[in-house]
Amino acid sequence: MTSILIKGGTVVNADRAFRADVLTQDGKIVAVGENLTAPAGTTTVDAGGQYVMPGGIDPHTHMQLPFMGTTTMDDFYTGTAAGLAGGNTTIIDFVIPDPQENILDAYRKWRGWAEKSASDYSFHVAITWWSEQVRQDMGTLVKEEGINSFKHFMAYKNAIMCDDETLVNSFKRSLELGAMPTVHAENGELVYLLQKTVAEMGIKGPEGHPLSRPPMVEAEAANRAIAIADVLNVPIYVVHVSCVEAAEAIARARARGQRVYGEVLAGHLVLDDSVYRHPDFATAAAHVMSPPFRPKGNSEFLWRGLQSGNLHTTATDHCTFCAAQKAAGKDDFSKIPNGCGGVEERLAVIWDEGVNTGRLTPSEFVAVTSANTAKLFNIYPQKGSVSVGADADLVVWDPAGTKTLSAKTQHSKGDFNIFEGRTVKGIPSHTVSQGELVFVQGDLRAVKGKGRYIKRPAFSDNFAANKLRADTLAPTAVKR
Ligand code: URQ
Ligand code: ZN
Ligand code: ZN
Repeated sequence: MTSILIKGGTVVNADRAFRADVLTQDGKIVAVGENLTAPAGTTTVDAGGQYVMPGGIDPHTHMQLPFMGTTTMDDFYTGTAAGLAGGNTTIIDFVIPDPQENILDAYRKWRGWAEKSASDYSFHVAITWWSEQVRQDMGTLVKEEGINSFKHFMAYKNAIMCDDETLVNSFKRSLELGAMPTVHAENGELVYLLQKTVAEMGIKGPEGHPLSRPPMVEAEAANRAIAIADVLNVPIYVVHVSCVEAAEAIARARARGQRVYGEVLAGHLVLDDSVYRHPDFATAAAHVMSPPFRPKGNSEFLWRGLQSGNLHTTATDHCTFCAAQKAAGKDDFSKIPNGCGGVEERLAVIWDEGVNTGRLTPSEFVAVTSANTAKLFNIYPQKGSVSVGADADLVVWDPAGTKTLSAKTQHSKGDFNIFEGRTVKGIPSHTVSQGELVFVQGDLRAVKGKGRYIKRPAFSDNFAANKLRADTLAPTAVKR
């Protein structure tokens, strides 16, 4: 029986911060209160002057992803281990079937890959094509496998992009099943045309990447997905919102009472598009991800979205490619594998840029790095809360600790760090995962295969209540 007593800290949940000790036993939190005592053999952690928070939940990672002709550098072990070193204790990754691939086969394939995970994990399943079989298999995934969210890539034409027919059918099916549809909101047809146009202008380098994906390309898709969801009366979650235009689309819809939720990447909160004009190809290419980092001013709007509650979660879209892989696009930026890292750095970057600047309170930090994701994907309070009965996934946070982020010291297998050289104040001193100390003062003790697959139940068992708007607004036909 493993028990840990975390003494002398300030517990921070999304609703409040308070002085309390935390006792864990066999992977669960068993007591939260002042002056706790512990059974013999308990490991004690001195959390004096530190915060005790729910472990981070990253709702957007791609470990071991086959993409654009290669596979990401981090697999499910190295990626989740890196997360643990940064206080992240759960990831929600993605099953991304090829078009025409049976989605249950794809799900089982990804489940096999993820067995090596060092921390708990779950999956969104991407719907990249449509058929009656896909429709049926979505039901199996929800009812038998604990999937409650389906992803839709509106970009990546000729690869995993889905058209409106798939969006409409899959959103409607999600409603029937009580599942959350999510979208990568970029108009893939516009991207395809703009990539060719920019290349014809003779721009082949990474500086062409943001030119082919201007904010309105994201805003069009965000507005379209939100409109489809509105007509179908289904909630919707927009991943990696990167620009004012898309964030405003969400805020407008929410002001009208629509259930729209937005996710922001740590990278989009602190970086801007100047990275694409770096003279070194490898440095500029290392920042190629979609949607791209945006001109200054967009980040501040995203921070305000988090402050106002119009944006809800933070993530990383951890999808690491090394310099040799990025060099595939040496002469054609559209061939640079899209993706950046961040799963280890997210919490420290958001604490430093968010809490230390006064943008976020510690409780708001917990909300946007853990609790809101747990609530939106229906694993709260098992995850995302320091409370009795919750999983013992915790991070002991030293607000005075400092660290300079660098590829030289990161645990990711990537060879670049988009936060390179950034010195942060506020870092994890201890990470507890499933009631075990897995990170202690810089010493990572991640165990391959220790992570568990986390099932996420459907949001509503009253499917009959999940009706299309047409049913609710015009219940009877006019007799003529
Ligand atoms: O689009 C995504 O979320 C995946 C393919 C990661 N790459 C990226 O550029 N965001
Ligand atoms: Zn995406
Ligand atoms: Zn992604």
